[in-house]
Amino acid sequence: MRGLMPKKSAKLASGVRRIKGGFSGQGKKIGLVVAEFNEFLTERLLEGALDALLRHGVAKKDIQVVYVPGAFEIPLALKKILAQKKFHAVITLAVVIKGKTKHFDQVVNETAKGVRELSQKSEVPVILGVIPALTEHQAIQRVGLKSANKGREWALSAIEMANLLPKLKGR
Ligand code: INI
Repeated sequence: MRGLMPKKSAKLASGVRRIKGGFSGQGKKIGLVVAEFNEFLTERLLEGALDALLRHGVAKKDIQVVYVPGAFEIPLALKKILAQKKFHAVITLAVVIKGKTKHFDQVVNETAKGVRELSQKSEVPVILGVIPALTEHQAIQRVGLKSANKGREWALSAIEMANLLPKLKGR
């Protein structure tokens, strides 16, 4: 669980400089790229993510949502969004279901690869919010309400990374 540190490591880490991002979203500009494929699931992820962003202090005016047809289109849209240099972090949201596609591995792997490359190149944190699921049932379990909604978790990761990166600038 987030924020919990076993007693032993807490002892070992005392006196050691630890750098954490933290979860205040105030002043942070966050972009989201959402796949329309499996929309009934990706919209649930989006709801969870938006709720978590707002609860953690991100202003509505600082959030932008861009829709793409499917997960595979995420990297191209992401490239253009990152080129705008407007956001402290971007969250990508998609659900890819194995039962529905023969090129499941290709879609999942290419999307993840594109996201990783663009994030590293731009030095802007991009959260890989892609759910690869074997069945629709499995996917539904990950877009539930409250803690079972992965969108919430990814929103927190975005805020944490947006706060962390400025702290990692070289001297
Ligand atoms: N895209 C998804 O986001 N999820 C899926 O489950 C999916 N399936 O099943 O095929 C999917 N395919 C579309 C793909 O992302 C592209 O939009 C398409 O190949 C056109 O480039």
